[in-house]
Amino acid sequence: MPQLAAGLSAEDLAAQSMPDASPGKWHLGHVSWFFETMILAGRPGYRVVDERLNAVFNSYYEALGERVERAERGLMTRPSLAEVMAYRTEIDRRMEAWLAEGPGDGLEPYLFALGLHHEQQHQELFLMDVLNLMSRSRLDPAAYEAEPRVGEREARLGGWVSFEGGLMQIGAGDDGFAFDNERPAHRVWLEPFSLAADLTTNADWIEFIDDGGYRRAEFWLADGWARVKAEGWAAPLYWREEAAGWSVMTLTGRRPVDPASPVRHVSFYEADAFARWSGRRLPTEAEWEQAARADPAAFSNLTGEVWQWTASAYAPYPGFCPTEGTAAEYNGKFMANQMVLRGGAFATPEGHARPSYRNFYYPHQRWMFAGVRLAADGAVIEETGAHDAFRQDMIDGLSRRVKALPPKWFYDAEGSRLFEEITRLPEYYPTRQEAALLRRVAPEWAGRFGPDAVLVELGSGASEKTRIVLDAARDLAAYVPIDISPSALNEAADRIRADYPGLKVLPVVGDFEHLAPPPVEAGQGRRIGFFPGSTIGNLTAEAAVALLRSAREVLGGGSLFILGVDLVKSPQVLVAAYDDAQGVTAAFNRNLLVRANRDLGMDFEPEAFDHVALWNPEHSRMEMHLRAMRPMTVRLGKLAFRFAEGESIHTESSRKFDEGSVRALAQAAGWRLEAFEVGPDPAVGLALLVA
Ligand code: SAH
Ligand code: AVI
Repeated sequence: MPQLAAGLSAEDLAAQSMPDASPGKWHLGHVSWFFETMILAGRPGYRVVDERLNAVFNSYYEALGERVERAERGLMTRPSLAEVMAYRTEIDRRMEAWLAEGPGDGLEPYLFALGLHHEQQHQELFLMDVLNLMSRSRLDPAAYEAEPRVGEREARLGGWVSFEGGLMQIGAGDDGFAFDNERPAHRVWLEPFSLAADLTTNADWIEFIDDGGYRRAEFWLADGWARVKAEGWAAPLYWREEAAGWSVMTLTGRRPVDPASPVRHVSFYEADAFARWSGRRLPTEAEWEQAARADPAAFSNLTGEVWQWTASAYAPYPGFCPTEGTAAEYNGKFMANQMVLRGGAFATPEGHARPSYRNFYYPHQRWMFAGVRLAADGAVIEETGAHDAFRQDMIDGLSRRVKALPPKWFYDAEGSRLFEEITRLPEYYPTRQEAALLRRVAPEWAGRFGPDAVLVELGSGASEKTRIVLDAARDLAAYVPIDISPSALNEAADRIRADYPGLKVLPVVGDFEHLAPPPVEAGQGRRIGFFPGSTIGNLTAEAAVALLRSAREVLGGGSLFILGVDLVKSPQVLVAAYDDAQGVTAAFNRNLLVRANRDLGMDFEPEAFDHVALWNPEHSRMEMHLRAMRPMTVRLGKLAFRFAEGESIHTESSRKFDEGSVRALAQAAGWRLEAFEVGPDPAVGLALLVA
């Protein structure tokens, strides 16, 4: 420990000594040195570019002789950046010649891939170290104007995902590149466990701080508590408490802590203490990998945000075999006293991480982009969250004299997939007819949007029709898709981002019957509501009015609203559309029971229910039911629900409209019907509403 200067607190000391970070130009030189040493130098008669650079750029390879100690790299005034770049250029030239000759056999192809992945690791380390360096300046300098990120953050999903456990396989197989520490693939036994769908946020962390998290020894491992006291930890690294609240140093300078963002820069000790305070625990690395392989769509930000601490010590897998030769020192010799992190960070290069990837750091280190995803033993039943609402609707719906369920529960990942299949059926005309009509009216209606408009879509699903509007309104500022189905929403948002690079895409997972204002990043432009597909017909008349009224309030004065409705037509055409020959709609209907079995632990026999589609002229609606073929009892926990033979659950109504009923609906909700366009048979309608 260096001597304490007068007046320096332990915290100041901790903030001053950063033996782990290296200057940017060291990373630049080291990754080229790696190619030279591991690959080029292996060829007979090879002459190194500069003998002296070995000691400068050797990171930790004992077999390669003397080196500058890591903590001293910060003193690297020479070689200059120009000399480092000249060295890189020369190594690139030699590697190109090597590639042109063709890599030899044996280990060379692997070492080349290792060199590339090694360089990617240093691209992230470079950002970690730059941030640390900037954090030392009293000026809080921004290293970048915008955060360098691999992709957008995924929307939160809420709740927990439960797994039954059992005998599983983890680790990398023989295909594709993996570091030696990910191999061999092997079996592990997992007890039932749950993993949080989302990462722990700054808001969660502030609660921990406010509850005395850093002052109460009962949450901490002994080694962690010793660190808290020795280094004066009171918040994650880079946080500072100011009069206006917490701020944090980032690659874009010092900023207010965003409560909704995943927490970063916490050590294993802090992650573990936070988990204990939460009444949860950290996942083991095997649990994390199993969850990421089995159901990636059930989680937000598995990669692309922060590395997630696990409770697993970094140890060799059974049968571990280090890479031959000098590269044996790459991973294996660090397998003591470190903990594994899984996932990937916003700064991890695209394609670098994989489900079997094992990152590792010492438990006290905090300068990495590391955060937390909680785990728990067994299944987690939360008081709030989607599963609870589903359970409540199930109990209410099956307790009624005429059993019924809200159709929004159709849309788990499989339900959303089945719906997309429905839209391609010959009998299901609404999607095709509406898309064609939209292509006709979109250019004129988009002409009224004005600059920087924000398109807010309700029940956006695959966001396919959206493209027609986006193509007609190229100057939109932002697109806010809202959907209850996280998988459909996030996958659609990624596709739209890829195809409309200038557009801000801000997905919101949620129930459109509880509309929130668009995120602030959307800006102040005019709001354009977009509610296609006749999904409004799936709501009761009262709920439809309530939804349009709340949309008017949330979107504000001056807003427009494009509403798609299916129109009344012959019952034969309607019934065929909801009872197709291939049975896709029947599968969509029964999937509700499959979902209830999975998410609520119920014991429906989906095949013991008939799919029924009928036209109800009195209420001008198509109805879908699931009719019990025989008497049966279905259980939800301790509750039992009895079905008589032929008794059904009413699972969906699809109301069919005409211009008059749409006008009445719009007016009841405070909108004016500005235009109503009808397409050719089988006809659907599009309404343009003005606030
Ligand atoms: N707009 C698309 C998809 C229609 S399917 C189209 O016209 O083809 C209906 C969509 O609404 C699904 O993606 C479903 O997940 C979503 N949805 C249904 N009920 C919802 C609710 N209460 N809140 C938010 N989304 C809902
Ligand atoms: C999403 N919604 C408008 C569809 C409809 O037509 O009511 C859902 C659907 N149900 C059966 N087929 C499609």
